Order: sequence, then C-alpha cells, then structure tokens
Amino acid sequence: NQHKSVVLWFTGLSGSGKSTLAHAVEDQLYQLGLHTFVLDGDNVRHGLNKDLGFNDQDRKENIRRISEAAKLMLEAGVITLTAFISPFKEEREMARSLMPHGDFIEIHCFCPLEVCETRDVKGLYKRARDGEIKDFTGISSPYEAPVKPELKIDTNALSLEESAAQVIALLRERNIL
Ligand code: GGZ
Repeated sequence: NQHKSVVLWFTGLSGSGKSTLAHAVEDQLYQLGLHTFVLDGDNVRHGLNKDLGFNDQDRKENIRRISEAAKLMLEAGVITLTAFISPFKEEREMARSLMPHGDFIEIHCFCPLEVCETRDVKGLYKRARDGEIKDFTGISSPYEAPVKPELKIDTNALSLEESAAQVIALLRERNIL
C-alpha cells in the first residue's frame, strides 16, 4: 500500500458539508488501509483551541495552530483532512506555504449561503440573524472564497457519495493513491 501523505484542506461556509465530506472521504481511505485523521471543530475547537472565539484575530490563530498541527501530522505520514471554515485567503495561503509543494490540496465545499441558511441544521444562522451570535460567517463576518482551489465541489448539487468520489479521483490523478 504505497501512498504519499497529504493534507486535504476543506473550506466553506457553516453547513456547506465540509466535515461530513471529510469523514466520508476518510471512510474510503480507511477501507483502502490508509492511515488518516480528520481535524475539525469537534476535536480542535473543544481542545487545543478552546481559548479561541470567532473574531478575525481568533479565527486567524485558530487556522495557524491547525496548520501547524496538520504539518506535524503530514510529517508523521498521516493523510490529514481538515474541516474548518477557514474564511481568509491569507491564512489558507499561509497553511499551504507550510507544506511541501503538492502536499496541500484545497477543497472548496461550495454551497450557496441561502441554501446553508435555509437548512440551518444547528439553528446558528437564525441566531446570527437575530443578533444572538456576532461575527457569524456569511452574515456578519466575511468568507473569502478560494480563487484557485485544487477542487471545488458543489455540495448542493452532488450527493455525498459523488462528492467523495471527486476527492478520491483527484487523489488518484495526482498519484497520491
Ligand atoms: C461561524 C461559528 C460561529 C461564528 C460558532 N461563525 O456549522 P458548525 O457551527 O458546526 O461549524 C461552525 C464552526 C466554525 O468553526 P471553525 O473553526 O471552522 O471556524 S474558522 O475556521 O472561521 O475559525 C459553527 C460554529 O463553529 N460557530 N460561532 N461566529 N461559525
């Protein structure tokens, strides 16, 4: 099972399907016998980064620490999947620049704000509209969409299975799998 380790960096709005897609891709890689790990809000914002909130400065520090953690995991030979909004282009570019060329794959989980807001799985958009949550991405805090991501996945138009297949296909194209 020859494979190269890599960082799959998922970015997109809250509710765009980043974490769901990262876990679906991870399942498939696991089936192939590969060593993988997903970093997402559940294991990072509640632990390593529990001192951070959602103003611009805290988001930047959040992404900086996550990038460094992903770099360590890359060096340990793990296929690392990160699922954070990562709204700022500059921090995503900083993350990219930490990794050897070709080892950072940016995947934009694209889903229109209206769709994320209509789904509102956790009711956060409503709370943001009502002013109960400030600095909410897409409502009162910016999201800078990637200009040239390795992959842009329309999570609204594609099924989870189709979306995961696109990621796996890219990994094969790039001889990572
Ligand atoms: C955006 C927020 C906010 C604010 C809490 N803005 O859909 P979720 O709930 O499960 O995922 C969102 C998560 C975003 O954290 P990230 O670490 O990915 O953000 S960033 O990369 O910008 O640092 C959402 C929840 O946290 N959440 N408050 N104000 N999302």
